[in-house]
Amino acid sequence: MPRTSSLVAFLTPWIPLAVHALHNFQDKCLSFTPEASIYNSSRHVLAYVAAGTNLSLPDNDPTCAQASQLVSVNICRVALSIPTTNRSSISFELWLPEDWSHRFLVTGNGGIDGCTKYVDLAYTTQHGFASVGSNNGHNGTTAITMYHNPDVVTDFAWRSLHTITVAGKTLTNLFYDEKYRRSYYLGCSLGGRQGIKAAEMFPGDFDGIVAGSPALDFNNLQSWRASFFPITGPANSSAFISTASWTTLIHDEVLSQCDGLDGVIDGIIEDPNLCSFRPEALLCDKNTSTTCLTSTQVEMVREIFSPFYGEDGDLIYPAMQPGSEILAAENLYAGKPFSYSESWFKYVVYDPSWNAATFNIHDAAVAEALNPSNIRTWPDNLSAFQKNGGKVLLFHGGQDNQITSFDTERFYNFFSRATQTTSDELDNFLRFFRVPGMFHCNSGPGGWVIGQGGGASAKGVPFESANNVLAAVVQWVENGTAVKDIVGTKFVNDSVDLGVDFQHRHCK
Ligand SMILES: *[C@@H]1O[C@H](CO)[C@@H](O)[C@H](O)[C@H]1NC(C)=O
Ligand SMILES: *[C@@H]1O[C@H](CO)[C@@H](O)[C@H](O)[C@H]1NC(C)=O
Ligand SMILES: *[C@@H]1O[C@H](CO)[C@@H](O)[C@H](O)[C@H]1NC(C)=O
Ligand SMILES: *[C@@H]1O[C@H](CO)[C@@H](O)[C@H](O)[C@H]1NC(C)=O
Ligand SMILES: *[C@@H]1O[C@H](CO)[C@@H](O)[C@H](O)[C@H]1NC(C)=O
Ligand SMILES: *[C@@H]1O[C@H](CO)[C@@H](O)[C@H](O)[C@H]1NC(C)=O
Ligand SMILES: *[C@@H]1O[C@H](CO)[C@@H](O)[C@H](O)[C@H]1NC(C)=O
Ligand SMILES: *[C@@H]1O[C@H](CO)[C@@H](O)[C@H](O)[C@H]1NC(C)=O
Ligand SMILES: *[C@@H]1O[C@H](CO)[C@@H](O)[C@H](O)[C@H]1NC(C)=O
Ligand SMILES: [Ca+2]
Repeated sequence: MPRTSSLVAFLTPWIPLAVHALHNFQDKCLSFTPEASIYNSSRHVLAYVAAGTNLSLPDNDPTCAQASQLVSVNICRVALSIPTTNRSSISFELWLPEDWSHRFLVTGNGGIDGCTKYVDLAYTTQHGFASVGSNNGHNGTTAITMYHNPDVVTDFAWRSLHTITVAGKTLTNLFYDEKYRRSYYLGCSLGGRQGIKAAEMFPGDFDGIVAGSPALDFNNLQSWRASFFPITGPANSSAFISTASWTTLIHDEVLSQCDGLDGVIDGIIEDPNLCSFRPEALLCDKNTSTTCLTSTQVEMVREIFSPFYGEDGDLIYPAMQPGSEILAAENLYAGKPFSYSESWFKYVVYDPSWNAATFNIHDAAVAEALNPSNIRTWPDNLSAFQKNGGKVLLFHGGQDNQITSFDTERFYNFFSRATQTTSDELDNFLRFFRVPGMFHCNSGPGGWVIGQGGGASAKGVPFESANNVLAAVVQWVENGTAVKDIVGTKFVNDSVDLGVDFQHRHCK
């Protein structure tokens, strides 16, 4: 039967080939021995994860609030424990996509946490990066394990990120049996700080860095955040300003004074520098009312929107920018200690008996003088990174509720003065984009979806330099073409499925 045999002859080489390709990657994954190449490491997970898997993360600390992650491409998942010293170790994750772009990427952390950013691992592997993440040397959202253990603080300050970068590069090259071509970093908040710290300390680690809403000047940032609780007092105190007053009364007044300064009434304060908010406009008249503030409360609001000065009269941290009230009311002005600052003072600066209600500018001086493991992160020189051809894309939301965007402006200007570099010259390796109407790292009334990380909106914008900060830094590094602006997208009710509401161009 010549017809059948030729059909069989035609088909046999094809069907097994497709199956073989799949098995090849899966087999390659399962026969990998990553722990053999990383000094003193031990294997926690080695697994092939097929596209579409809803990966369960039973070991992720419950306070990290992420028990699962949807994985949209085939990957080989490696999880190791890597000791950094005899009393600290890192939980390391490396996700190796089957469809690899020859790019390597490291993800950062947030807050004061030890939470691996699985959303960013999923987001970046989806775009072909071999991606690394970690718990930054401890688990969960407090600093408890840093108490009396400076090794954990060192991991948190810089060593974890550098360790996982070195280990990740080694393993990526081994796994694919080819050297990665370029190395990238993506992080926001604490993660933004980690990126700048890496550029300062390990200028060869990354070719391109995306640093969002960075927690720069870290000691002073913790002090600034700690300063609000003594101002607001506890939630049951008589003068306490309720969340409702912040989110409606005060926020509405901020908008009525400042939204229109940019010519458009849209809930977005285009340039918060132009908004010099006058809370006295809300002062109650002689007849008390619920839609106004007492003199004491007005003074509180004025203090919250003022720069924070220290014992010597020098600036500790710039003022909170107006426009951030809705979310800031839920954390910084909630009438309780701000958890990250409280944890930092209790377990790193002082001891667990410390009372956040007593915070004052002397505590700020103590924290800044301690500067454990030089966590500060306020570089006045990144010349080694720049000489390597490294590029940094900085961004910060203009209505940030956790780290005032005025601080990143302050850093940009400081760095320009310290290095005697004009903005035009800085543009060759460091560009800063303000994202009006963005809260902390994401969300807000503005066009805030800019490809800054994983999460619900990540799939909404194409991976193109015009509207994605990661794609923009890749193009800058690989093609030498830097973007002048980033188009940010706002989806209807922040839901990609409901379609695009509007897009705004964010300038450097
Ligand atoms: C993944 O699984 C978890 C729990 O099993 C579930 O809550 C979550 O909705 C699932 N995610 C997706 C995208 O299906
Ligand atoms: C690495 O392992 C060796 C041998 O087991 C041990 O002596 C050494 O202390 C370990 N180093 C670290 C950093 O854990
Ligand atoms: C850990 O290593 C340090 C030196 O790096 C040493 O002084 C200390 O005794 C070691 N501790 C333990 C428990 O082995
Ligand atoms: C963090 O959690 C993982 C998973 O439970 C555990 O293996 C690891 O030892 C923990 N790390 C630290 C520093 O406690
Ligand atoms: C407020 O609450 C704290 C404890 O939460 C309590 O110690 C204090 O007495 C309360 N103050 C007032 C004025 O009710
Ligand atoms: C206070 O209320 C009274 C009675 O409604 C009114 O006559 C008076 O004008 C009010 N005072 C001020 C300062 O608004
Ligand atoms: C920056 O650092 C480099 C090398 O570390 C040094 O050569 C240079 O002088 C420094 N620049 C300034 C302005 O201090
Ligand atoms: C770089 O430029 C080439 C040629 O224009 C283009 O094919 C490639 O996609 C670009 N790569 C990036 C990362 O933009
Ligand atoms: C968006 O949210 C608002 C307020 O919750 C709601 O009224 C509106 O119907 C939503 N729009 C759509 C298209 O779902
Ligand atoms: Ca406006």
